[in-house]
Amino acid sequence: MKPAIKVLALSGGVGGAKLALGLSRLVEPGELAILVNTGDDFEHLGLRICPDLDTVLYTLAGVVHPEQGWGRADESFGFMDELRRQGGPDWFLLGDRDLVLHVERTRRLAEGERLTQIMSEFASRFGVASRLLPMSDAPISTLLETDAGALEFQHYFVRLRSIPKVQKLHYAGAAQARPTDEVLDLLRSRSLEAIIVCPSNPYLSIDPILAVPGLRMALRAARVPIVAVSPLIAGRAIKGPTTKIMNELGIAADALAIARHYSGLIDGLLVDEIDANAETLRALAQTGIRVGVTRTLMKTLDDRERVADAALALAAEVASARGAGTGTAYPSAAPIDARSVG
Ligand code: FO1
Repeated sequence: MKPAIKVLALSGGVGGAKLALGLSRLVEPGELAILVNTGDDFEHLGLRICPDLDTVLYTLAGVVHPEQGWGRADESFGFMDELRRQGGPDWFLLGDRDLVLHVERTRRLAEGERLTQIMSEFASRFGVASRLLPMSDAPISTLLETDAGALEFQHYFVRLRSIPKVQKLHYAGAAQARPTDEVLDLLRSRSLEAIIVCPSNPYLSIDPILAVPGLRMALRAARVPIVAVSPLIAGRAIKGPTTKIMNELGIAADALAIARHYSGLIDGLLVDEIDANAETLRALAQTGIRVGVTRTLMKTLDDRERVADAALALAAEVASARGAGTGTAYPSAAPIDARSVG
C-alpha cells in the first residue's frame, strides 16, 4: 500500500523544486505530493514539453543540473548540434537524455494516457518516492500580453529573455480544465496535514494552479494550514522575472504584496530575515496572516531542509493556534533560526 500523503507542496520550476526536495527529506518517503504548474508547458518540435514537472522530477531524483536548476547534470547535446546544422529552431535547449522524456510523454499522450499517469510512472522509474501531480490533465497555457504582443511563456522567458514589458497575464484553457481525481482525493484525505506554497513566481507559477476551476476552493476546503514561502528577499527574486513583472504590473515588490496576493488562501507566510523589519512585520500582522522568519535563500541542501523545516513549523503553529491539537505534519518545536511573529 502507498504511504498516505501528509504534505502537499504547490510548485513551479527551479525555486519550488528546491523547497520540494527539502520537504521530501523531512517527511517519510512517499508522504509528500507536489502539485506542479503546467502553464509553462508548450508544443515544440512536435513534442509536449513540461518544464516544471520535469524540473521537479529531476531535482527529486538527484539528476538535475546543479547550476542551471533545470535539465540534467549528466547530459549531451548531439540532437541540438544536428538541429542547428539543419537550420532548425535552436533557442530552446533539449539535451539528448532530456529529449527521451518529451518523446515518450508525447507518444503516450497521443495514445490517450493522462499526463498524471505518465508523470507517476516517470517518477517511479527515476526512483522518486514523492508524488508528482500535474495541476490538471487538460492543457493550460500561460499567455503574457506584452509590448511585443501575446506570448506563450517559454517564448517570453527563454526566446525573448523576459525582455518584453508585461501588461496582463492569462491562463488559456484554464476555464475548460478541471482538477484531477488524484488531487481532489488527496485534498479530501484525512492524512493531509499541511499545504506549502513554494517560493515560485506567484503570477507565472502559482496563479496558473489556482486558475484551475475549483482547485483554490478545494485547497481551502482541505482545512489544513496553508503556508507560503515568500519568493522575495529584500524586494528581489533569486531567479527569474518576478520583480520585473510586479513592477510592470504596478505592484510594489515586497513581502506585504505577496501576503496580499495570497490573501484568502494562506494562513501563514514565511519571509526572509532581511525582510523582518519592525515596519514590515507590523504591516504583515495586520493582514491576519501568521508570519515566520528564516533565511530563505536555498543554495545548499542544508538550506533547503532549513526552509522546509521552518515552513512546516509555521504550519504546525497555525494548526495549534487553531486548536486542531493533534496530528500536525511536523510536531517538533520551531527550528532554532525560525522566529515567528503574530
Ligand atoms: N531555460 C532556459 O533558460 N533556456 C532553455 O533553453 C531551457 C530549456 C529547457 C528544456 C527543458 C526543460 O525542462 C526546461 C528548460 N528550461 C530552459 C527551463 C524552463 O524554461 C524554465 O525554468 C521554467 O519553465 C520556469 O519554471
